[in-house]
Amino acid sequence: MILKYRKGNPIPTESTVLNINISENIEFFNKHLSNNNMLINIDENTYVYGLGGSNRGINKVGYKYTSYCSDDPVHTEDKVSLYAAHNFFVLKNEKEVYGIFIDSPAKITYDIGFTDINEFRISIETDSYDIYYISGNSIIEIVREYRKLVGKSYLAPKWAFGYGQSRWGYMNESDIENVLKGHNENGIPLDMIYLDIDYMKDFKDFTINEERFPNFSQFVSKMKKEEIHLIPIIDAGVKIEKDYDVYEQGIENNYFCFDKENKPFVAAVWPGQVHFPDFLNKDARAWFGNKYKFLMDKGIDGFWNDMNEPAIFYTRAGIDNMFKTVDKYRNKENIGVYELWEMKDSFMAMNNSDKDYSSFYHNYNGQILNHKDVHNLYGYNMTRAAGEQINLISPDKRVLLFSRSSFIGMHRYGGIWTGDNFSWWSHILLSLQMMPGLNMSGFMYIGSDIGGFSGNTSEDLMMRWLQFAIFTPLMRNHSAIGTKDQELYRFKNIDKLRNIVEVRYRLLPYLYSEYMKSILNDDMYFKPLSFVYPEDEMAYNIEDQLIIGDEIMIAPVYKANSKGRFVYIPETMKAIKFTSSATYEEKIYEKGNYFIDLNLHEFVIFIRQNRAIPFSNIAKRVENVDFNNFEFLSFGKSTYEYYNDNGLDKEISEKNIVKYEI
Ligand code: MIG
Repeated sequence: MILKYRKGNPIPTESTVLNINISENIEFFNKHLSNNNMLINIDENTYVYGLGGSNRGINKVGYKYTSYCSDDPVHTEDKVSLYAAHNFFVLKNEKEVYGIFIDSPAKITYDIGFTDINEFRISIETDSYDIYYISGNSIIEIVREYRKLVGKSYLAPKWAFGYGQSRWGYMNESDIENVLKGHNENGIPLDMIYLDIDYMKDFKDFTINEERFPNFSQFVSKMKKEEIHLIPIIDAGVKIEKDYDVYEQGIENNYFCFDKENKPFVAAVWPGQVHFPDFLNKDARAWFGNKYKFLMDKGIDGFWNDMNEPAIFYTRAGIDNMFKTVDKYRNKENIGVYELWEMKDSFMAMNNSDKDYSSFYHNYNGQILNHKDVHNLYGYNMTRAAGEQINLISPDKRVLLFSRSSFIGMHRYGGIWTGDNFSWWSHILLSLQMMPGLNMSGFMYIGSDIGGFSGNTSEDLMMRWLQFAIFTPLMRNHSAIGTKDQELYRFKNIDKLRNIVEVRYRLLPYLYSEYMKSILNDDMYFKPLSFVYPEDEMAYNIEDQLIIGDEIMIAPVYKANSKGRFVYIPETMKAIKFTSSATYEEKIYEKGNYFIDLNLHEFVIFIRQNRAIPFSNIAKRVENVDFNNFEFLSFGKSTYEYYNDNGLDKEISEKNIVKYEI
């Protein structure tokens, strides 16, 4: 059951697809809500799950999180905001379980037993918002109710479940060809190569640098013949440059965000000075979205949207403030420590500043809104702009689309990657812990930069990271310019790395089937153990293992120098330990705690009793995976409901499920 509470006159987010009447029954809200603050008493038996793309663990208790889409590339434990604003969580204590979805673009802070260990305080920085209270018998049931409210998740094409190689710094055709060659020569499966900002001319959206890619269409089709999809990046900012068509059209039609003098707002990002398309303006959205056609006409069938918080490197106001501060002390002989810091701060404050965010405006259905009040809707609506138009440009075939910034509602248009992580062991765990929360919110095509984006990776880190990432729908190796090369063929034990990716391809019929079913049934692809074993007290402690679908448990190694790890087995399960892509060892474990030996190249999945999963051939492209004939990895007499289709149809239907008896 869903209760909807409304205060004031909220800015519509279009996050939901069901029209729910405002409820008369507001007992819950009377009890917990006053002055835009919610207070819920919590104790050590309270668990809070969700908040999508936020920091820290699976159970969110013990820290605070602010929904405010932020381009912050250093995901340390102390960060309260990352790229996403997903205001849905489920709370469970000894007496009750319920879900809360706050539908508002405002800044919202969830202080969950951080300031006061017995208080969960939510502060909503606006006077107008909708809150949904969702009840149900279990967490999974509540998630399903909520997912019906916000609508079906985006369907990625089947080929996008292949392995992708990306790196900021691939400059030209020959860089891309070398990546393909490196994978082909070493037999490493590959389906996608990503193009970062350097394929564009001067970082201008919907342009090609013709010195680097002299005949782009031809190059795209050459890659297609090798069954490789090129996936270009699109940035939010549009370069200010006379005669650049996107700029000129934006100006002509008032499609850009504007300042208080009604002039297009100027910020600087990669292209230098830019304007931001007003993605809250329907017409601007249709216009910008239709620009993707420029690349689709050249054979492109996938995109990643970046810098859409929107990230701002600086504005004139920020620069002026910095100079003013520096000038204050320019001639001072003895500069004090605080003065030095003030100068330093004036430099740091130029990035993504709240001041800048409050100095531009949107035209939202005729209403003029300050950006800071709708900040969290920006990346969402960029990807929505793309998604809406791509659906018209390609009515029959799915197109790959994912975004950095996001908000609930965007899950209907694209997936997300989790942004700029580091080559840190702790970021394997962070990625694992974020996955179920993202699924709860509705984001199903998800993944993190494998091997780490910033910093230098190492072979053992890459090996362990891959062993987890073969289970994430988006499986992409990506790294920043200037960091150590991390394509798999750069390392010593290429065979071992290849084996891991090959297991991914063997599991694709299963992983794809689970992905499609999770969307069809508003279910979760990744579940914490406590969602599946709610009666098992131990399950609530497990923050580093996940259930996939209904069949398997994963328990990746995410610590350096480990020849294995402790695993909690919540019921009798069969371990399948992969020693290569063609060989594995089986062993049955009773419920309990075990140390499982796993040499660096080995990893394990656990099959639940009376479950089976399809396991196909070793292939180098998704195209060559046999989705019709496969064996099963199974534990006991079992059935499996297998979802399969041609991977491109936009229709999702129960009819595509075949039941196997094993
Ligand atoms: O300011 O396009 O998160 O994946 O490689 C950095 C360059 C801009 C940030 C993205 C990252 C991408 C990078 N971008």
